[in-house]
Amino acid sequence: MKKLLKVGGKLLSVSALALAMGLTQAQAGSELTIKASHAASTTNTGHKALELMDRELRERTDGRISIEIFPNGQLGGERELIESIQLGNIDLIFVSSAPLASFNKQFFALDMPFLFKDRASVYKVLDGEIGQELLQSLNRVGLSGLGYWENGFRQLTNNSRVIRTSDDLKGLRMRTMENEIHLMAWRELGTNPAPLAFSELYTALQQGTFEAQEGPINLFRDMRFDEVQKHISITNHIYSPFVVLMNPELQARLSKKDQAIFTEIFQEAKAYQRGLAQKADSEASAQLKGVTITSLTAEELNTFSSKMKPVYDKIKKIVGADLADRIVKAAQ
Ligand code: EAX
Repeated sequence: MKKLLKVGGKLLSVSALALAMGLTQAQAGSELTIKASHAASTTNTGHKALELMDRELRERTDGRISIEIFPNGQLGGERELIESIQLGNIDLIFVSSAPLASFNKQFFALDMPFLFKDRASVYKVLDGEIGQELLQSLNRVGLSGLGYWENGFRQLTNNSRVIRTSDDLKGLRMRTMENEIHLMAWRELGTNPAPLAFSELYTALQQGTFEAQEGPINLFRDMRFDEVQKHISITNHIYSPFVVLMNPELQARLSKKDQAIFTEIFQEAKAYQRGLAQKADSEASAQLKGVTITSLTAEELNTFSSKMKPVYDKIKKIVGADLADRIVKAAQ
């Protein structure tokens, strides 16, 4: 039953009243508050997509269901967030696919360097058969994979020198995501790499623990890495999707009708988020101060991919030749 209150001669539902008073639905006491978290900032496009989902869920369930978001790695780094989804301590997260590969090795297939040439090829693979198979395979490890949002194509950044070829990388102390293939790739390239949780990265760069890191340019801007990094090389060496994960028990607890509403809203949020991420990435460069941005020629990029040959072989061993070959073909 919808609760109505009379305010200034108008009948308002409790949810509308709470909104008018600037309360979140959690405070106003919705029946189900979905606890969501992520490692990025509140300006991140994934955060905005969660906010959209919260607004739409409240609207379309008359305030029965809402989302409360814990950003900035408040509830742990991406590895811990995935564990919390398995344990049911958190209900909904988005994380880069890289740390997810430790939970389900098939995801290492997405860590092939230079796999995708553009976004069209990314979306074709992720939204197609292979991407859906990967999501399905998460059920075996206590995770429900809802779909793929966009973190983005990753670029190489550092505070030491302009980097054009892999020879320029020698000896750089490099932060990688928590993923053995990434670690291997940057070792093959001649850097001195170590993994670190994203929420600790700014301080580590500031203190000089690491000289270099890699990631999407809009994330770089959001995190104010321009304060601690001087050079960006446009390498597009890998694409990071944000995989959106839900606790399977919570999902099963939703009524059929609420599941349908949730799925519909998730699909809308996906289109919205990808649009925002594309825009954020194309605008970010212009908003950076005091940073050199270097485009690389095909020959210069070849110096990276050729050194990473052992990485492709390793991935093939881990995920199997069948998946490795299929994904390469599908991405073309
Ligand atoms: O939320 O760790 C990272 O570099 C990732 O880009 C992270 O997923 C951002």
